[in-house]
Amino acid sequence: MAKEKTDPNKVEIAKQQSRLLRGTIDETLKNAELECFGEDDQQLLKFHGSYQQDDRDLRKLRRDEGLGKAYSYMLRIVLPGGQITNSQYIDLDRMADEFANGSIRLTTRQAVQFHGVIKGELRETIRQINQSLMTTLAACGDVCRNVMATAAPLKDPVHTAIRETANKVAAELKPATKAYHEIWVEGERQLTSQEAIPEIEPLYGETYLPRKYKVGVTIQGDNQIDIYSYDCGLIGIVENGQLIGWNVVAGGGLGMSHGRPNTYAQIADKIGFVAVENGVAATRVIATIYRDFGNRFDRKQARLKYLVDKMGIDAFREEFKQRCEFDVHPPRELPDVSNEDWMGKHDQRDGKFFYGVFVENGRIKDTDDVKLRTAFLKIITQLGCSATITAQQSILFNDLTESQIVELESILKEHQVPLLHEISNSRRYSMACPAMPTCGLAVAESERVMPDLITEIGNCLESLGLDDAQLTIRMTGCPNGCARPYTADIALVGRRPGVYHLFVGGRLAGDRMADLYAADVKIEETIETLMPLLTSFAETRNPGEGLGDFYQRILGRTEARRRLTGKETPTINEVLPKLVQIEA
Ligand code: SRM
Ligand code: SF4
Repeated sequence: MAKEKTDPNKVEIAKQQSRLLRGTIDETLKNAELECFGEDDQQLLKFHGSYQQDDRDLRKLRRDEGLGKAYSYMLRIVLPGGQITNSQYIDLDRMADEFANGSIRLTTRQAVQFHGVIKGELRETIRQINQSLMTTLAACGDVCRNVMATAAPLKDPVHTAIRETANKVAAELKPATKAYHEIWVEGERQLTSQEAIPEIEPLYGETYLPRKYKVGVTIQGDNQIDIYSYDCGLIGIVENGQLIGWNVVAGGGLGMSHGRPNTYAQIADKIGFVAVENGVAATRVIATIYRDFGNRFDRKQARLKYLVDKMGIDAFREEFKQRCEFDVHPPRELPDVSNEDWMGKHDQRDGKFFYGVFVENGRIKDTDDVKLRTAFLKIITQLGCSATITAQQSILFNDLTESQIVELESILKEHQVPLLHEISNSRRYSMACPAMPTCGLAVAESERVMPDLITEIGNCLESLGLDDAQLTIRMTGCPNGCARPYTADIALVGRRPGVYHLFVGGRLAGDRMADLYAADVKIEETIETLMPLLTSFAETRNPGEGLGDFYQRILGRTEARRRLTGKETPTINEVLPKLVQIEA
């Protein structure tokens, strides 16, 4: 068994010495001779919304030519609930060409990423993002990340309250450091390293949180944002059309590492019910428990889920209650969840409409065949609409009249963007993370191979008469879980180039963990491996039953799990260590 770490990890030390996230970022930016940031600054840069990356496709070639890595920067822009104004979208589109690789990447947390920004243009890019009243502050790093909210821009009081709550949580948990504005936003003087830091971090303190902290806000019955996958969630409870409070859930998280059985994916647990006005404070209280007791020694054990497990859920609930200056009641019963992804035309409940357009793996770019980016810019400029990014990496265009919907569809057609009825269910409910060539942690391809794989799986489903089945297929280039694979009906999780662990048994509702179905499957053997399951699903499923549900009913408690553990009903977390032993 691995020895427990007892010294603060390197990132803790970097944070503590950073003078509230300043480090030497400004000096490195000014020094054109430095190609990249040092180790500590790379960690600090994340809090400012940027990752230092290099083009992994070029690594070998450059090494052979005696060159160093081709560095560039990923920038992540925070958009609570995925809400984006008309002019912000137009600015992002312009910046994608001017500073990034010509694409806008919608993320699984309703944010936007640019890839390929060069060091010399990092400051100007961030300055312009701020000029458009957006920020990259706290998009990454050990703080509260982009706060998610159910995307439907419905104008009824409950949905309006959900969006407002997401904005308030984002504001409440924003770091207070002035370093961001000093460094990136024009006109502010930078502190010299001798000057005292003028501000304090009242919530986070100088070492911030042990790791990232993710929050989502939704309404009972609507789990479009996969709320159980996060550190903390507010589920709005509605009675007689009124929002009356929140079920608070905590301790979810999907990241894990291959070969480290003490890391695992887990869905969040119910903590309690609080009144409407106390929801934002509840997310802060949980952040303080995490700040005070989270693991600061081993970053692989630092997420809130491990703290919840270490304390035990009852003790965690008790600690939460004690810290709350308001009443905490037992959680309310929740209705079944729907799987609405809001694609196509929908009534906005204020006389207008919104229209969801599927974006494959969140990548808005023009290709030879499909001019998606041009189409979106035309929709935004011609129709003057705002937009919302969904948790499935897609986009909703809002505030449209009936005639504008007709115009929107004709713009899509004009640019060869497939309409909803032309997209298979398997594609529509699929997601893949970026992986190669930008992600430094990828061990296998994801976004670049997913479209072809989906075509193959779609053809297979069609041949089995399963094209009507709504099933989520998700892929990631490593076990970190960025496309939330472990709650999908089918997921491929990268093991090494071309090889994936195959998971089955989650569902669109996002409230159940999938099981490891087959280990180390070559990508070209995916369909063959799934075929027995898909065939029996086609032959014996109940009307309307999803693949994950079917698997759990028929196979989940028997073959696959028992084969690996000898137990009748082991969880994924019991299966994984076993697998590691088998591999060893
Ligand atoms: Fe993620 C790290 C991309 C959502 C769990 N994630 C990364 C990095 C930054 C790689 C790195 O650390 O060097 C990836 C950048 C790749 C690139 O080139 O852009 C990356 N994560 C993404 C995005 C862009 C995937 C996408 O397809 O959209 C998502 C950005 C969300 C956002 O806007 O904030 C993204 N990441 C997620 C999610 C899903 C979610 O939050 O809804 C998860 C699982 C939920 C969770 O956090 O448990 C997730 N990402 C991770 C982890 C594992 C954390 C852990 O607990 O161990 C890492 C690795 C890490 O932090 O060390 C990671
Ligand atoms: Fe990178 Fe892994 Fe996240 Fe994919 S899942 S983006 S490969 S960290």
